[in-house]
Amino acid sequence: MGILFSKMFSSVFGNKEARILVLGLDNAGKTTILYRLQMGEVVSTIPTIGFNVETVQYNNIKFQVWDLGGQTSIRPYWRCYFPNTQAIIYVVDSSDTDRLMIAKDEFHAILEEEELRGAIVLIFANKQDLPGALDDAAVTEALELHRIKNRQWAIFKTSAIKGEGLFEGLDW
Ligand code: G3D
Ligand code: MG
Repeated sequence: MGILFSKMFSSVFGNKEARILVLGLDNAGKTTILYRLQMGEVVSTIPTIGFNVETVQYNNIKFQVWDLGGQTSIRPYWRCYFPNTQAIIYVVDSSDTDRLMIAKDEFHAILEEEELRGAIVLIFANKQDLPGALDDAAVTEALELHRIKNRQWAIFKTSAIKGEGLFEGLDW
């Protein structure tokens, strides 16, 4: 990652420990994004309680990634990762129109978490390189982003495979 970027992050977050959660359904492209950003070594936890969390520590910021959806029994454990979360990056497979409803429901459920109240939200409408991918306006509609109240949010079109749109989004 560039020096400019690193300066930007430290100016935004100072020296405080901060967290950015990268969330979305499985296959959305989250892990690919994490590697694309090249912020450091991606460490995977062994899923003792049923879900795997990938972490990249970048200066004082922890980027943490896991898949939403699926088993409801493990969800209470997600809360361990909520404190000090400054931002949520929500990744959607824009070509997976069959599961956009589920992606929408999971998204709004996460935003209802009390400890994530202060987190800003960046949405990546990913896989824009695939034919049939919905654009940012269509994903905005499908995820019902107009329902977001009292928090900053933005959506960007990305292709994690091609490395497009990611830094524009983070810049925001
Ligand atoms: P996840 O971590 O959200 O579960 P992954 O998703 O990062 O593992 O990505 C799932 C699959 O989607 C991978 O394909 C990955 O290469 C692909 N992918 C991620 N981002 C993009 C994108 O922007 N465009 C396209 N075309 N594919 C993408 P495989 O085949 O390895 O399972
Ligand atoms: Mg993954």
